[in-house]
Amino acid sequence: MTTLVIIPTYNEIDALPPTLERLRNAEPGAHVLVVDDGSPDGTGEWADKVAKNDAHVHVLHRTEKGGLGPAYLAGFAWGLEEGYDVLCEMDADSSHRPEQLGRLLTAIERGADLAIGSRWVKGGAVHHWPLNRELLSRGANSYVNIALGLGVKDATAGFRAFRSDVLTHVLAGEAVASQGYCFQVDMTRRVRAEGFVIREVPIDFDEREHGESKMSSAIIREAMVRVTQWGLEHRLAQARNLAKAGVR
Ligand SMILES: Nc1nc2c(ncn2[C@@H]2O[C@H](COP(=O)(O)OP(=O)(O)OP(=O)(O)O)[C@@H](O)[C@H]2O)c(=O)[nH]1
Ligand SMILES: [Mg+2]
Repeated sequence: MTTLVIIPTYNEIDALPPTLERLRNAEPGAHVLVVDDGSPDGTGEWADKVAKNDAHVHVLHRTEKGGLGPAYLAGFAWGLEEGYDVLCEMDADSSHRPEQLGRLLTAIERGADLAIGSRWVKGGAVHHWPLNRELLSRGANSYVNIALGLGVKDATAGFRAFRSDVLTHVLAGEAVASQGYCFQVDMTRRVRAEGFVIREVPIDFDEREHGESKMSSAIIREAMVRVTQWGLEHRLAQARNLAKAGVR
């Protein structure tokens, strides 16, 4: 199984080095793609230097900060073109422990199409997170479940592994427009809608130690609007199906 771990970065000059080192030690066989959106702090140039000396590390440069979704889509396109079997998502700030990536890869080996590193299943945890962040994440996931009924406890999680063929299939549909963190919910609902197998595995989520969060009110607003819209579409489709069944 060839694996690519995609790490989107924007101004992560202090956070990326320890994350990358831990990842290379934990999963020496995996390749890494840093997708940098022209970070003014030089994250992209730093990654270039590492890539020069390490054939497992690659860098994709985008010119300006375009959001998490477009960065991942560019990374997926690169990884699919290169022919990796599994494409993973991971944050640069070590909030996702590189040492736990193996849990996701094991879930894929055991038949999952999408493995999600989950904070909110039994055995999962968050460490040193302020109460407001925990409430935001728990609240967002409750809302997603009420609106979309995905049956996934951590649909906003950004620590994931996808089987490449599943990703190809899902991305062939309607274009993914989500920019911020609702990108994760969007991908989850698409995988679910196609009937693929989603497994959540417990992980420990650590508060970032270096750099700054990119979470913003615009990102939260986008998520609220989109999830509500998808929810209405979902319920409408359910009602139509019920009506059809009634007619028969
Ligand atoms: N390329 C790119 N990466 C981004 C962008 N926005 C966020 N990221 C990266 O996406 C990952 C997650 O962003 P974070 O700021 O850590 O968001 P978060 O984990 O929800 O927030 P914190 O827990 O507060 O850190 C990090 O690796 C960021 O550098 C963007 O616009 N472009
Ligand atoms: Mg983070």
